[in-house]
Amino acid sequence: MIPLLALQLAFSQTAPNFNEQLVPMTEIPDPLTTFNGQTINTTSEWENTGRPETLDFFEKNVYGTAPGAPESLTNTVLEEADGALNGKARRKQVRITIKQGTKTLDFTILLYLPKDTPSAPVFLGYNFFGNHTVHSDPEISIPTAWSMNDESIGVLDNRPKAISRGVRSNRWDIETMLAAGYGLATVYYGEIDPDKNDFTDGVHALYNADATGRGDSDWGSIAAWAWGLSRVMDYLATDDRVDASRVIVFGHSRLGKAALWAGATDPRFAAVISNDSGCGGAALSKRKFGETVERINSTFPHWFSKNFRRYNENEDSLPADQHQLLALIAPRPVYVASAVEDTWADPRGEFLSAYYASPVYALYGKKGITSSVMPPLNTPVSRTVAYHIRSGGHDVTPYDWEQFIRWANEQFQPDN
Ligand code: GTR
Repeated sequence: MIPLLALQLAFSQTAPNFNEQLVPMTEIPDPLTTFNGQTINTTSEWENTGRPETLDFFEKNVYGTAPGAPESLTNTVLEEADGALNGKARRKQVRITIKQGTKTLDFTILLYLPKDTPSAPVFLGYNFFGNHTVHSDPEISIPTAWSMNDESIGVLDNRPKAISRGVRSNRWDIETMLAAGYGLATVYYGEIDPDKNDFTDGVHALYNADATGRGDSDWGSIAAWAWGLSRVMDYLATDDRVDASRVIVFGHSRLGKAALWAGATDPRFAAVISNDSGCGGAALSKRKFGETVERINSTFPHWFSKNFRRYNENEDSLPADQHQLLALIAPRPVYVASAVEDTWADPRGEFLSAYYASPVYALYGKKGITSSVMPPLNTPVSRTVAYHIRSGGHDVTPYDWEQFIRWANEQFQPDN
């Protein structure tokens, strides 16, 4: 009997919790109280004290510290066409070469822009399996970088495949974006850092003196992907056809975590969208609902800094939680989107994060989520801090894009 009980106890500690009744009653840190207990009353106190120490915490203890801009970044337009997508779009494929010392890394930006807009706002987001998966357009080039395998899209040997062309088009409502006057910039995330526990490849290899050993606060892959988004921004800022003051960084799931961190670290992003980003993204870690810090660090040891492991089964001791990541984006607009069946990502924890971040937005006179009661299904709360929970599971759907586009239009109104 005793060994069985011990086994059950041990199991109950690590088994994921999906029961709201079992969520621990922990206190969520007030983003307007500094780590040494000072109250923040003004935007300048936030910008001079609260924000820097919060950013420092996330950098050293969660995602790891990334380098600044590289020594050089050059671009080569590989291809451009004015009549793409049945004449609706201007397509551009641009190779970016990053140089650091003697090492280089290349990645390719796929850009679709509304054909007749001189300077268009743009959604920027990574894709999971290659630029060619976002649309069936036969002109999109296929990356050669390492890829996760996925039998359902014909990738079995860790190399992107032509057969996957357009397989993720359901997640990228490109025609709707274009019709609304927005462009899309997308990059295959594996070109920045392959999604595996290996620090000898991708962008890490350009910087790490000893690429195999990682210091406790060194950057993990999420920080690398976020850094890559900033490099895309470096390019977008030079493209006349892009309105660089209206680049909205978007990401789904692990790439939503990266989008949030990019928005927090790089103020050039005008707005941020997190879709189903879950643990280590928008969801509050202290709730320990669905995916936990221990679970994510064990399954994906390369995503976060090693320091983050100190909070494995120890979320109570986190001096800051993920709502403070959202607060770092203030006063720029942020949209947190959840899906009701995506319990692994803790929709309620994502919502509460938006709620608890909102006092920082209020300092700037911006309206966020002011009620701790979740809105009904498919009923967006569209403010500077926005939120929706839609029907269905872990995915990006036309419903999500419809909300993001409407919200972006509202945010870019002159009186907002
Ligand atoms: C899951 C992971 C989540 C989320 C997701 C995804 O396996 O546990 O944190 O990032 O992958 O990126 O699809």
